[in-house]
Amino acid sequence: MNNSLLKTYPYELAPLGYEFDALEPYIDARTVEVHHTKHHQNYVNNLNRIIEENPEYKNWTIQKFCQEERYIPGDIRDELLQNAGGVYNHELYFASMTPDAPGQPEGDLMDNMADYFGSYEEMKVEFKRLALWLFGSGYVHLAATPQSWLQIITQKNQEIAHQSFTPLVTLDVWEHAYYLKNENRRADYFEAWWNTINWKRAEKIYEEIYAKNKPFEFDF
Ligand code: MN3
Repeated sequence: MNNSLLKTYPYELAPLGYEFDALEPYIDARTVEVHHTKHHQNYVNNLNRIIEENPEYKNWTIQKFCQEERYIPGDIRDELLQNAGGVYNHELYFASMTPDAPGQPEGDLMDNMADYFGSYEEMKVEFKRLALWLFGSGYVHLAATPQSWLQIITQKNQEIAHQSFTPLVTLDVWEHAYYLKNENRRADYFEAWWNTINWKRAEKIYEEIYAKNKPFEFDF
């Protein structure tokens, strides 16, 4: 499910999977169009350009850029990682939304929210708190650890989520994600965006992680 991390050059703009206006009235068509065809596309173009100028990275995955960051020369490291993050994080964000949003999760993901947050409603409160707390630009994720623990995590700018977290739901809180419609009102954007979450996708990713960690399935 998370194979965007394993992509290599040449990078392509991942298809949206829905029309620009499909998330109306929550996320407006013009914002989705500009966000996908300009912002996301720019990260794809920049990443390809940097790799064309530095062809020794042609076979590197986005995962490898993160894991072997220290081996990348300082003069291109930041630009390379920021653009790789821009490609990967936008794929997560756009895939986290759907016109057929089920409203709330089901199954193990829903059941386990009680253990980590108290309830689904309390998870939302925590997600919103961090979305409003995050200063400047970045992302907020509902993420699972390899042990299937659930946590809300934040990242600045275009950092990539640490390898030990698998994002299930990703929110882009850069102003370009909401300014045309919501201006500076990030809380309004958050509440609107909440209605678009693709919980079916989140459940599927979580089931894959959780299935490996079910109690009473140890090898004795
Ligand atoms: Mn963005």
